[in-house]
Order: sequence, then structure tokens, then C-alpha cells
Amino acid sequence: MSTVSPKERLLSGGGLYLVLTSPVIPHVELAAGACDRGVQVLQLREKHLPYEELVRLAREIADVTGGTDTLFIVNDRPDVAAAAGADGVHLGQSDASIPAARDLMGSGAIVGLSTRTPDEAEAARIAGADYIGVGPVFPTDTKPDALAPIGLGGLRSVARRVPELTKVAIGGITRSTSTDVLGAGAHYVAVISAVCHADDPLTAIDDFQTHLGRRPR
Ligand code: 3NM
Repeated sequence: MSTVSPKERLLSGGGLYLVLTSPVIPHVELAAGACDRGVQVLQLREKHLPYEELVRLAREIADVTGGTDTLFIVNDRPDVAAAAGADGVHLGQSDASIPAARDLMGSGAIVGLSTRTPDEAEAARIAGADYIGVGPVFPTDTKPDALAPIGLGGLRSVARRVPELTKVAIGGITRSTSTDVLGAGAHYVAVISAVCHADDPLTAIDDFQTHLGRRPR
């Protein structure tokens, strides 16, 4: 088990950031496979689950990631993240504020914020986000309310505005586009369908890991 803090691990690493949304195999099985395969960040994103079920699932995943090198982040819900002992929370533009999340989770928690434009990215930096999500980079069917894709050019513009901030690109990313996305300034590539909805999610993780490797900075 690492003695380095979760934030330091996030800020020194890079590569695959796996978002668990309706995977074709059980969440916990996929989480365990991701840990075994050295995935650096896992996020639980199940917007439709009621609080109790979400906490139960989040606790099961936290049990799997605890003591491994894989960080565990909960989407949208700092209350659930705190109850499960997760390493952090990922907030959308209209979710809880960063200070409210830190109040619930403690100052050591990782707090990420979704952004799409250089202005939003800069605002997230000023607000104290530990990292930003940037997207959608490409068209995605997974998030029906996603705004228009920003492309690699949009990602580069964000990266130029906040060069020092850790950037997690998201939206329509596949293994074959992942290296271009990292080349455009992202530190991590976040994926849902390319892994969770693949015929064989564990093999899909293997393919990403072989392609990207671990990306210490
Ligand atoms: N957030 P896939 S795009 C959850 O732009 C999410 O903030 C986005 O799923 C954003 O990898 C997105 O299947 C969907 O395209 C990502």
C-alpha cells in the first residue's frame, strides 16, 4: 500500500481513469479487475441509484480499492463519498460546491470539477479543484445531455489556460484516440463505454494499459 497521499498520487500519475456506469459485468468485479491491472483512478457514476444503494455499492468498491494503488472517486455526491470512505468526489458545474465537499470529506479528499471551456477551467483552478474533467472531447452516446464536443483543439485551449492543473479528458474516447488526447494536454483519459460496455471489459482495460502504460509525470 502506498504511503503517498491520494492527492499526491493523482497529481503525479496519469493514464486510464475508468468511470463505472452500467458496466456489463458487476461493478465490484470490474473494480477488482481494474485494481489488478493497475488502473490509477476509478470513479463510480450511477446517477439513478437511491442513496442507500449507492452507499452500499460505493463501500463495496472502497473495500476493493483500499490498500491498492487505485484511487476511488464518487461522482456528484460528497455525502456518499464520505460515507464510503472514498478518496474523492467528482462534481459537475451544478453539483455541491468545492468547499461544501471538503467540509463533508475533509481537506485530504480529492475534489474534481467538470469543465468544458478555458474560462470554466480557470474558474475551477481558482475555486481550488484538485483536477478538472474536460469534455466532451468527442461525441458521446453515454451522456444524453452532453454539450457539443470541443475536439482536440478545445482540449488544447483548456490545457494552455491551466497548464499546471491536472486534466482528465472525457467524452467518446477510445483506445485508438487515447494517445492523441494525452498528446493534446490531458494527463488522464476518462472512459465509460470503451470499457464498461465492451464485450469483455477486463480485456478492454488490458488493451488500454498496454497502449498507454502507466504515465508518471
Ligand atoms: N461526462 P463515454 S462526457 C460522463 O463532457 C461524461 O463532462 C462528460 O462516456 C463531459 O466514454 C461523459 O462512453 C460520457 O463517451 C463519457
